[in-house]
Amino acid sequence: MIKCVIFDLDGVITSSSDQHFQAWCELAESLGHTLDPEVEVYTRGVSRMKSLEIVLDAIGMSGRFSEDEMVKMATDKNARYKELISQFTPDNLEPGMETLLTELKGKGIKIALGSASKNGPFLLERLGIMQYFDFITDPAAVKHPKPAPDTFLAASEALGFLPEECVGIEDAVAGVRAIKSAGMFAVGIGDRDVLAEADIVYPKVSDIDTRDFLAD
Ligand code: B16
Ligand code: MG
Repeated sequence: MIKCVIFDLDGVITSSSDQHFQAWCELAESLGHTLDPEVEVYTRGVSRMKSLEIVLDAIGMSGRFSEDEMVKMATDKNARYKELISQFTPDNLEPGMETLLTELKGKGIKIALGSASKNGPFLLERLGIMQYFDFITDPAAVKHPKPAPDTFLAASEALGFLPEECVGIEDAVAGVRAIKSAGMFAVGIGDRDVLAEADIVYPKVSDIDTRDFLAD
């Protein structure tokens, strides 16, 4: 029986993946390059430093910078990203998200955040939904990032649930893989072919039907 739902953040709760990518594009421009929009999907669900490596690789500049320069670029990107999301309000919630959170709370299901983003709590506050969350995984305390299961297991363990009592909801291939390797039921949001490893895929959050994974 499902007792807990663990949400990914960027690309599920809100479309902040657009702001992440805008900030990466601006970084690439500052280095004299244009970032191919197709790179965006590879930066989803992976850490800030891993995303930087993917971006530099895509513009043919990997291996050219020192550790300190890499940290500075990642810090600058994050400052720009935070500037962009500081404008967020509850209007930036994915359609159907607050209805889903209310429904889960009403059914006594625990709710957790399983995001790779260090900006998770800030964004939940901006979106006005912090009060729904029983636990937020701290990505800095997670040993192995997605696609490893640690992000999702940290939430289930903190709340005292077995993996089979949990559902994870993700928009990224790395995230779906993390949920499945944690032994949880995986809900994918997006393209069925891309997220084929998920147990069920809905095009959008507003298409989620909890009867597909919650007992009556
Ligand atoms: P930050 P998620 C991930 O969030 C994003 O998808 C990914 O693009 C980003 O690099 C990562 O968080 C780290 O985010 O730089 O804010 O710490 O999809 O796991 O909610
Ligand atoms: Mg995501």
